Amino acid sequence: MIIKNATFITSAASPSQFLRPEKPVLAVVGKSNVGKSSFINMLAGQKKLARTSDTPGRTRLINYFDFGDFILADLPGYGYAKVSKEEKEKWGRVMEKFFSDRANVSYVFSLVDIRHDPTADDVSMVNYLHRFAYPFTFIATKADKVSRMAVRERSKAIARFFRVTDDKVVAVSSETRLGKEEVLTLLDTVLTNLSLYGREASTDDGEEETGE
Ligand SMILES: Nc1nc2c(ncn2[C@@H]2O[C@H](COP(=O)(O)OP(=O)(O)O)[C@@H](O)[C@H]2O)c(=O)[nH]1
Ligand SMILES: [Mg+2]
Repeated sequence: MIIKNATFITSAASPSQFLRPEKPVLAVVGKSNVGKSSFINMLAGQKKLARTSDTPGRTRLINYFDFGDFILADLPGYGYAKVSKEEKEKWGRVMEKFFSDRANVSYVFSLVDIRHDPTADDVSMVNYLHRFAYPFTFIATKADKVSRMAVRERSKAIARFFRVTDDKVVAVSSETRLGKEEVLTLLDTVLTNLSLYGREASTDDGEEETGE
């Protein structure tokens, strides 16, 4: 897959603003500061398509980006301690609505920091994706922060943690672009599977249908 000219489409603050386009929507989820926006920029080959931040917990919107054959949705990060209880509850309600309807999203990239064991919030998110039977791949971010040996070891540890096969975890670095080609290849497979099996495929075996 070659990506050229990815563009920002719009932001959604509430369910009435969710896009329901003809193209498949692939969502990028993960805790605040894990590297969601940087991951999107890496795929786009642009530095500032999605706004990145050193201050976690800033993005409270779903930001949509047009990647040609598909749309990427940059979701608000979870697990930021300083967010008020009310805001967390609102976030939960918006996410529930987003994921409860396949017209909103077809595939999920679940981002976790390669350096750390997944958090309770990561586990909740993944359980949630299982509940709705979304096909997804784990993206282990910030791979430049550990040694090359550790990239392999940590990726395997994350796969073990979530009880998925090793190929379901792709290590990336938005600094060195490690993993970019692997994700682009995966995108080809994902899009082929989505068009073969349909975006509203039955939810009982959705996970097996893509990513292989
Ligand atoms: N070293 C390194 N830093 C990264 C990487 N990805 C993101 N960051 C940094 O982590 C911080 C949060 O990144 P951002 O993409 O805004 O995270 P988001 O909150 O999940 O969207 C920023 O300071 C980024 O520069 C990476 O692959 N390597
Ligand atoms: Mg972000």
